[in-house]
Amino acid sequence: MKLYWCEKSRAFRIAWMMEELGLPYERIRVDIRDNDSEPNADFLAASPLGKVPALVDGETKLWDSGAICLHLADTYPEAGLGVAPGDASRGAFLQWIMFTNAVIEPAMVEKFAGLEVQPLRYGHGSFDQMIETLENGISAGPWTMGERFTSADVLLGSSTHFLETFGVLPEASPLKAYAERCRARPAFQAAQSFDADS
Ligand SMILES: N[C@@H](CCC(=O)N[C@@H](CS)C(=O)NCC(=O)O)C(=O)O
Repeated sequence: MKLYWCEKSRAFRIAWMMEELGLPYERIRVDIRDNDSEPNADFLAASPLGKVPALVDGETKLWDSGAICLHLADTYPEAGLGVAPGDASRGAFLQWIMFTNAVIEPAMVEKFAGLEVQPLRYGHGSFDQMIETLENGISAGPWTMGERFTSADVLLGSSTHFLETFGVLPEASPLKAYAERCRARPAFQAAQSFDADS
């Protein structure tokens, strides 16, 4: 597998996911901050918008961290990072896989751009509703799907870590302990160390 990646970007999510998966992969750095560099044709074939992360897995090419996490969890079930179709909790798993890009990301735009709070108009509801829903989602814990860590935690854990880093998590939020559990995972730390080394 080839992972198109750049340090200090959303590609961290898939670097962490690959480390959790434990399968061999090649990490190819794309400097998204260098506007003068030649576009890499193989990268653009996997990621038409030119965004990282993107993954090439045999004949499969895809971008978007949510889609990549679902692809990897489904394609490599032996890693135990997914919930199989037919399992009663597959619905909850899919909903949480989508939550980062469908709800958390637009809610962060609302927060950081200071947009008017309009829960009925916005698909994500509001920033506060997003936080409350996420807190309820991890309340049984320790992970989103209960006792078992899954690729949904890679997405939600990365976002929670980011929200905390940017100082927008409420002080008493249980999400702080969740972020701490995520950061304690060796795979998170491995992805963080090559992020820092770049
Ligand atoms: N929804 C995408 C977002 C990816 C994304 O926004 N990547 C940014 C870096 S954090 C990027 O590659 N930006 C470079 C560009 O747009 O040229 C995902 O989750 O994978």
